[in-house]
Amino acid sequence: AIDPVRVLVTGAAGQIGYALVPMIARGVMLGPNQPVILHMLDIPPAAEALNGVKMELIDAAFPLLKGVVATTDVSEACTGVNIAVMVGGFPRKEGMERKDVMSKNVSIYKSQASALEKHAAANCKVLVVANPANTNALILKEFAPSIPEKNITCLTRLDHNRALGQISERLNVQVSDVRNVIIWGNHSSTQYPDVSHATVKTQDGEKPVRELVADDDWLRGDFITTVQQRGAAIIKARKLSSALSAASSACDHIRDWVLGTPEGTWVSMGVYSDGSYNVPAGLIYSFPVTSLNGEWSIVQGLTIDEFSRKKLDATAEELTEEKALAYSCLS
Ligand code: NAX
Repeated sequence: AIDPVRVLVTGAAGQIGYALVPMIARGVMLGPNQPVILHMLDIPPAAEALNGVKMELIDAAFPLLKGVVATTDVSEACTGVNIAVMVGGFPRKEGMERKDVMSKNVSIYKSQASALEKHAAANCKVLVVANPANTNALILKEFAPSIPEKNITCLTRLDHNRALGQISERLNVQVSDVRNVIIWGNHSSTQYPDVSHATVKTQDGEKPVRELVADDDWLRGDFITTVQQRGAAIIKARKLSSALSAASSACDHIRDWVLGTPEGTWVSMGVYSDGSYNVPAGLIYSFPVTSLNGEWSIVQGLTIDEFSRKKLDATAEELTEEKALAYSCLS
């Protein structure tokens, strides 16, 4: 029998949590043969709702689900976890100062980092979903020094998948035939969705998206803003923010990281910058990555034209400011 993997989901009583936990329990994240034990954390006001989610998980009788821990105790939630998906956070409310929201999340991520540091399994892999995702991940990294920095990432796969979706709609091709878009930078409206190296599988082989679309104004204009603003468009339509797509992308992120990216395909992940592509080191920044044997690496050697350079720098600048703001909340 295969040992179960313990997967933590924080904010599990929320919208994304409700979409995500059944996916994990069905094997969407770790494969159809991998048993899992779910650890679900939320805060005391959500304890009753969290218990309701636990009841539903039991009622769904998932064959792969070997146990459920539902708790408001951070230490208990983090104990022995192999994978941590951090969805819980303090949301931005109307009229709130950016600094106040940052300060709330910095204190949450500082304390949850310490709990993971003390109680998680060795080599625990962490995915931060809650916004500001990149900076929350950076704070988590700072306060969990024994977790290897390569194990701390944030979610930009939703933006990546949105970019694939927009290209597939525009060209009327299957989304599974589109690959190698890139999301650079912050999971915010300064992110840069880049199709410079993206291709589509056609009957005549692999073709560059730039050649097939042949409308550079769209690629450099509406395409980019549509991907950047997609979250807001979902809120407008649903009166709630993206949940099923966010949950599905979180599964894609972990699956590709743990089980590997397909040959010739890269994905976007927010990872600790080593200075590749002249992005300042020490930021959590979204790069194109491939993964093998549970270790990601940044795709090297892609050409960056002048248009792209400016966009990479602008989103890096925003992340540098966010980092300074986050640090000012610590002192
Ligand atoms: P919800 O408000 O529905 O759920 C959040 C849950 O977190 C709530 O149940 C809340 O009680 C819980 N929570 C708050 N503080 C906590 C703490 N200290 N410890 C544990 N749990 C805590 O939000 P939802 O729509 O599920 O979104 C969750 C987060 O994902 C938000 O920060 C949101 O901005 C972010 N998103 C990030 C995306 C990404 O691509 N990186 C896309 C989707 C989403 O907008």
